[in-house]
Amino acid sequence: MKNNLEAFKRAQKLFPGGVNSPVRAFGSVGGTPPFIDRGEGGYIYDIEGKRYADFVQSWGPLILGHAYPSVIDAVVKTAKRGLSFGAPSELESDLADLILSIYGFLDKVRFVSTGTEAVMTALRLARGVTGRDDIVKFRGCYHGHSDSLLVEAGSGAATFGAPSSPGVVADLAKHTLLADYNDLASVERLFANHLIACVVIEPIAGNMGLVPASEEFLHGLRALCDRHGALLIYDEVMSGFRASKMGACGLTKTRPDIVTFGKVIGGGLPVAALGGKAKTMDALSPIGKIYQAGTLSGNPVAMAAGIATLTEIVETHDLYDTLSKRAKRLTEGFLSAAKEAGVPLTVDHRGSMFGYFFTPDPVRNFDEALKSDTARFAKFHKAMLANGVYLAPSQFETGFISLATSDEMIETAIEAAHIAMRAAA
Ligand code: KE4
Repeated sequence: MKNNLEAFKRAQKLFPGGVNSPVRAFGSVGGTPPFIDRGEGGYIYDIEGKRYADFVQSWGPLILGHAYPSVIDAVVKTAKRGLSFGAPSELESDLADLILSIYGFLDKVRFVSTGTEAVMTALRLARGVTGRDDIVKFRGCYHGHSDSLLVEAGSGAATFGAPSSPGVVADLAKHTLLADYNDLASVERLFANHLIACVVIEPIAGNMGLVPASEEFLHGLRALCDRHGALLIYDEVMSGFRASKMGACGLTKTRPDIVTFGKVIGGGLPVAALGGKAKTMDALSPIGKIYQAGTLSGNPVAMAAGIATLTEIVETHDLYDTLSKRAKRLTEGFLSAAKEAGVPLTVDHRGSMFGYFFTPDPVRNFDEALKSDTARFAKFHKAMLANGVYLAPSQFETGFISLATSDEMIETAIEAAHIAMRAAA
């Protein structure tokens, strides 16, 4: 199959929308999604042989770039010893040690296979230890597709206009209380009228576009949770090891009770986790009664990919300074291209994560993100793709810089942006 369109038509007969995750369908930007044949360093190549500078990196995991030699070597070597045992392996302990050596305030982790499972488990843990049903999430934050969290969610749910999904039982959804990002008063009002098990937040939101929480806001959430005996959950599935070595936690003085991880800790293979103090985590089965399980949790081959990735991160001096400088350069380049074309744009970055909104004003919450001109976004995205730059196909996502995203690639992407912004004007 050497043609994206033919491949897409075939896939549409096999999968709903031709994809196995909705945002991949390019629904909000139009056109045929490239079918990817391989990745190498900072680039991906589609089945038609076209090369793209990859700023999606599988939605975050590939911070080292594609097919990074030490990661591939570790995967191949481990796979040759067997793919899965459903039994303890030292590789799990080795990856846990690496995570806990960086997130030093955590005592224990539990591995699962997806970010959805990690956050779903974190909610169950919070509800179990507090004996309370109600949770607080923020409009525009996305925490995977478990029922309690598909309420006013971001990412693909927002992209396709279904932030609150049909099929989520009303009796469950009513326990998901909604607040506004960076608006502490909206959280205080909920605590005043409800017994709350936990507050779950992306401390740097990446699923309404890139929207960081203010330090004052995070500090206020911590104080509210302490005052009312609720747990604070930082969902760092995306920002973990991306915003800094210690993710968003490395950029704030506040500390949550539970952190969820994913993406980077698997280096491209299915690994996610939740971590916390021992007294909280030991409430999970088999020590505690709060049940959670998974056939492929801690899978040795996936562990090996995560170990190789985090080892490289630990050993690469000034990694995040380098990635942050490149993210800054790229977003400044987008901004100058927008100004030249007379297109309103606001940009931001945190570590290796970057975002841009087609709106003139700063974006601090979901309502402000929704003011973005998604039609302009679609024109920009299409023109960038035509110029060999692969960006997330939704205004409500975040872009990523990897170790393999060279300065030259950044400059080429900026040149493409000068063309693409004119198309969006
Ligand atoms: P997964 O179940 O997709 O592994 O993780 C869910 C999740 C949880 N928390 C945060 C903060 C996340 O960003 C995600 C997943 N991110 C999306 C991209 N915004 C994954 C891409 C997709 O849905 O295809």
